[in-house]
Amino acid sequence: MVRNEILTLLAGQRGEFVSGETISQRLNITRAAIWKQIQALKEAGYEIEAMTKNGYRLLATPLSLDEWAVQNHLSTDRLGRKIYLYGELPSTNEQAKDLAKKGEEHGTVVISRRQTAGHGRMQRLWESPHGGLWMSVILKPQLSLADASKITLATSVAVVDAVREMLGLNVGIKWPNDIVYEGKKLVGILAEVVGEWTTVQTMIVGIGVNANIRREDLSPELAATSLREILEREFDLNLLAAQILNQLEQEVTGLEKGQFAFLRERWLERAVGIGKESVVQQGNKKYEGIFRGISADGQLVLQIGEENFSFSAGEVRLRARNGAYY
Ligand code: BT5
Repeated sequence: MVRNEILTLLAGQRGEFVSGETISQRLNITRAAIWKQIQALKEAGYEIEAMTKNGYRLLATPLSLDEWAVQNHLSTDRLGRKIYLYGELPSTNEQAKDLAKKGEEHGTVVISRRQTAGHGRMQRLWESPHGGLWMSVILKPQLSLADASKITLATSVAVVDAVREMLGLNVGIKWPNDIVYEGKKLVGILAEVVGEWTTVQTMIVGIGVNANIRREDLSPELAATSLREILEREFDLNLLAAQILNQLEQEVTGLEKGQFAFLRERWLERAVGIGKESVVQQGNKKYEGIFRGISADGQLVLQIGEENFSFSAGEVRLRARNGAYY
């Protein structure tokens, strides 16, 4: 894409001017075509200075989502090397599933600025207004189905590390698939297998981050917060998306190498509620005990009396004994 090539050329000069002539020669396009592209880039939020004598220079990239700007921050081999960015979609997970069925490769990413039918587990609605990061990654990992279920744990660690490193916020993991801040949900993760694992070995990891959205843009009854509410400012969504993908690729590679014990250790360090009185709800049944973390095969462990019981993620809810979250 010419637009992205212009950006790469300008970014390569790190804030210095690049002449119209250089761009024109390198990309084999007319000066008028360059000018048109620059106008479009400015509309997309890029700050570009244009001077008749010196040419163009890139001063700032946008905070809002842009495919080139995400890729500019990537250090991955495969994840995010191909990105589909949409203004609006029903659900990025559904779109990623369709693309995966049509043969899209490992690492392809789908992002939408807004979702009209975002969903969580068991088709629960996921509110996805403009300003959030609604992203799905197609993964074809070299894992058994049993190990594939650990992708949610790997994604949780990846997201926590990205948010902590980039924004310095002490977010934690709420089993099985939430990232929370001071007891409020900030991120939801949804990993889904596409087709039969034995034949296609494909999964979709959906990550929904309440990023640059105002709290008022979510329903008041949710125990939710957003990064914008916490930070009291907007920040670079492209950098956040890239950091998550950078971390996620490392985590997936670790799992493929069989390093689950190491992942489990880091998951436990980042989890909230361990050692606390908790309630596990399985259908109509409620179990009260102490949350002891996850077992060597990734199941939730609840200590009831002197005994430990394990539960798998699909079927249960975990709550603090006296409230929704820890
Ligand atoms: C989740 O489900 O937490 C997984 C959400 C995954 C969303 C991403 S966005 C990109 C991709 N595309 C999709 O269509 N999905 C993924 P679960 O644990 O089932 O929690 C769902 C519950 O969270 C709802 O029933 C609400 O109570 C609550 N909720 C809905 N929207 C929320 C939001 N924006 N922030 C916090 N809580 C929310």
